[in-house]
Amino acid sequence: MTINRIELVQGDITKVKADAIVNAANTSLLGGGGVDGAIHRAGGKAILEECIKIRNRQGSCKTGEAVMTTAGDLPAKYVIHTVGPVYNDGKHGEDELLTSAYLNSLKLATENHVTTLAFPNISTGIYHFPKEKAAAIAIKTVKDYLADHFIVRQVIFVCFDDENYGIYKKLLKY
Ligand code: AR6
Repeated sequence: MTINRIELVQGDITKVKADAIVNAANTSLLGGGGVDGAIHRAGGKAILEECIKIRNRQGSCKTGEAVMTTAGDLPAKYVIHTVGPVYNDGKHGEDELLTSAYLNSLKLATENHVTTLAFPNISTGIYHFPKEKAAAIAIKTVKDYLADHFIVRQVIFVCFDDENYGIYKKLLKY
């Protein structure tokens, strides 16, 4: 059952021992604040070095797309860097772009035989996506994907702040 394949935890994603953790990056792939800053700080320079190689190969990472690197010193094996949308007024394709960020991360995980994947609450910090709406999109996208894909066995939603954790608890009936 799909629901058993979704786990909810509150905490710091850099400490999570999943096959891959997802980073809420920006199009530059060169790091930033929030969870992106935490991942680069804790994972060490190997992550940035691979991000630079990817940039040299393909240019920036567009909003809604995803790329993968080593996880450096982190307990995870890989980091999937995706770029969520900056929330403007909800009329600039924000919902679709957030869906794409989750979906392209899941697809990249599948292509690389990732069995356990941890997501932060993409776009809900510096990018100001309304948290409740973002959680509904994240949960629906993941549930729909898991229903007919089986390489990714488990998805862990890692909520950092109390507000997101409360919203996920409610929506997942955890
Ligand atoms: N572990 C898990 N979640 C975290 C952590 C952590 N260590 N730290 C923060 N969060 P944000 P965005 C949560 O701002 O909104 C960066 O500068 C946080 O509570 O990290 O997608 C990038 O470079 C929030 O719920 O990402 C981009 O420029 C969630 O992570 C920009 O921020 C996302 O908040 C991306 O903005």
